Amino acid sequence: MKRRRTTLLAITALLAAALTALPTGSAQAEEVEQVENGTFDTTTAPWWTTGNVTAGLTDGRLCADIPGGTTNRWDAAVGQNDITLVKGESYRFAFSASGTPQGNVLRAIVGLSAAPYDTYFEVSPQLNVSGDSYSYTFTSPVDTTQGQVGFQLGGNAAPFTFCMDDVSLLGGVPPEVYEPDTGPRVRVNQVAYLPAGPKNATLVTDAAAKLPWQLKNASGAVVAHGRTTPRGVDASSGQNVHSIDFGAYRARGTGFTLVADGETSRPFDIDPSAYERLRLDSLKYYYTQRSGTAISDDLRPGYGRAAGHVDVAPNQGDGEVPCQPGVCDYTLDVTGGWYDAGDHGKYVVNGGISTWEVLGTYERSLYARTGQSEKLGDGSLNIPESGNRVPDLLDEVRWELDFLLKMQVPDGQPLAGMAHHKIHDEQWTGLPLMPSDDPQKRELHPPSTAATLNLAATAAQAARLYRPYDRAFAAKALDAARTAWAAALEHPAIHASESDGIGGGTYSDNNVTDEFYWAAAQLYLTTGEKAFQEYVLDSPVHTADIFGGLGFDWARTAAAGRLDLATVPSRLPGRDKVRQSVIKGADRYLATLKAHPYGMPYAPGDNLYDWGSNHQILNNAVVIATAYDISGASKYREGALQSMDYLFGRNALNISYVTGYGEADARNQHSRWYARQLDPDLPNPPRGTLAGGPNSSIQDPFAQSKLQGCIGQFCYIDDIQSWSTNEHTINWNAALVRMASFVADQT
Ligand code: 9MR
Repeated sequence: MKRRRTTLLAITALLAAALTALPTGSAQAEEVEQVENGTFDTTTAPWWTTGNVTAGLTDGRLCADIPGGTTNRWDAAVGQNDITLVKGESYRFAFSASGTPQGNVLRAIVGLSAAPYDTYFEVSPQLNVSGDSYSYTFTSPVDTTQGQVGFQLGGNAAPFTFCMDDVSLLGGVPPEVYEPDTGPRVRVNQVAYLPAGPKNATLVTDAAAKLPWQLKNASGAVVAHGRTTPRGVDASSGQNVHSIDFGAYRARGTGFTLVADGETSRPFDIDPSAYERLRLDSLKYYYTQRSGTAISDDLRPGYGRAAGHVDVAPNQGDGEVPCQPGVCDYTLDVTGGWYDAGDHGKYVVNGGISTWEVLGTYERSLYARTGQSEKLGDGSLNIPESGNRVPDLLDEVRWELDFLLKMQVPDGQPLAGMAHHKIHDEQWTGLPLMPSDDPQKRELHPPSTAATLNLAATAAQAARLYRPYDRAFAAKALDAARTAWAAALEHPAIHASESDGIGGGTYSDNNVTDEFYWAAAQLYLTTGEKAFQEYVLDSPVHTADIFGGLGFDWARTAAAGRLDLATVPSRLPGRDKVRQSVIKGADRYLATLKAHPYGMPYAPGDNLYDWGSNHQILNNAVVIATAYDISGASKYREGALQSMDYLFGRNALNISYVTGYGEADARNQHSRWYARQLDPDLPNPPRGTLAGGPNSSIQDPFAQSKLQGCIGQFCYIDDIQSWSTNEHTINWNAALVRMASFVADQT
């Protein structure tokens, strides 16, 4: 088939550049085709294939027989090398492709043809028999003459026929201008405000002076009105905004809207019930993340799936996992646990903070003035263990704890008592891929001090919380925690490598003074022993100012010690000062929230939104909420409640970042098994799944192709390919669990 006329493309590009008035548009170089013979009119040269693929010409297309049963996408491929790429230049990568029979997955890449085979752009569409045309724009991150355009077709179960045509890599195109659909300019919490809680919204407008607003009920009657407060240009979005406070209105109802400047907001409720649902949905998320067990479709309609990473082909199983070559000469049974995120990896470091925060939600319910532990009790989560008289939250976390304990280096081995940092696939896999279909070899990565302390901290915390229900497990956990603590003291600086990021994330962290503090705090709270008390009191972290702008996360864990020392009963000398330090931290977050026209406790330095910013906002809210638990002062309760509005739609993108909540919600989170965007037979993530959120560094090529130059809140896209802005993870949902439970308790 003949290539579409390039003049048409050039005209479209020119039009686009003119319409969007790109500042750099005038400097665009001429558009130049980088692919040779993408139209297959008379030959398939110079395209190559892997040895197991035979390609030929069929009706002016390249068609190839692809074998089934290979492991990796690149095990069967067609490609072209010697492609020149220029750093900073934008390319339009386009092709048409079909696959017969239906349903096989293609991984199309532009990358490096030589080691380390970096990928600069990739997409993984599912192929149709009738064929589809695909077109993407991305910007090259490098200068190279060794580029490659590759069509990877391995990893599919049965043989199939692949055809492609009109392959083009056009250089010098204008960078794509992506315009998100942000809906009405009145931004509200699309889910719900509490009747007896703060109610704030943000209006995007050019107006400088105050504007009238109206609150309307479901039948359109005006039930409250007032005037906006102009706030100037908001740094986190670059927008001129006003804020609206309608907190004086306290009647319950559904289907309210807020009207201002000729715009009507998305509808919302004034009702607490959504938070009672969210308390459970955010926790139910963990059952469907379980590895090593079948997920019951009866318990989670639409989400049933076969057990992942057990000894059933093509899985290699997590029952006898070896180390990476040269790391150890034993194998471990590391079945179970939760998958970390949208990948199939299991990481002790991130598993630790997730476990702490979910268990902390339970522990808070025991001690906080508004805590309602019965809401997390047996039967609350509809999991296989429901009905065993153990609170369901504890049953769910036990699934992860048992895995964390299995990651400990056994007695008699070098580094006994330490914990392996992580276990995951040898190579990254494509999307979609059910856990039970992952053919990759699984490997244990070297033990690290950080992982060992994550184990010590969470096993110690578990020892006190599970004691009323399972004394033997509590004793085992405490024993493991003590062993881990001793091993970490003996090996205080074994850090995971920053470059060990093939097949799984690195989670590397070279500063573990905070992990030592966290583990000592948990061991102290459980045992009351002098040695741990002394370690806590002597640690520089104990008195350090730890509540900074970014907030706590898997790498910055001091708060996981400090918040518990402030709230879990103990005889710690100076405990009042610890409580005061939390209040001081909360005051700072509250000041940030008050100054922020979008009303959130997050304003990172240089407006650089971090990876998983949504959970950092939640974690800052946790500090504010804890200040309320400590002091009972209503300003902290109000601040914690108001922080939720941002996540549910009071934001520059007018999106709710929690699946199934709000009129316009995130639902295409990066995941190998909730991959509905790639395969209509698969589900979206379950209700109550949090998306990572704006990330200024936009590490993934898809986000780079859409969001180059984005400002703060705009560095997000609800697309499954955007793993750096739109993944879901067990640690991010843990922050949602903790805040959802706090809010539900305020009703
Ligand atoms: O959330 C993590 C981020 O803070 C790190 O910088 C990054 C690199 O280690 O990893 C992120 O976590 C990912 C992990 O490595 C692998 N599973 C998915 C996680 C979320 O993207």
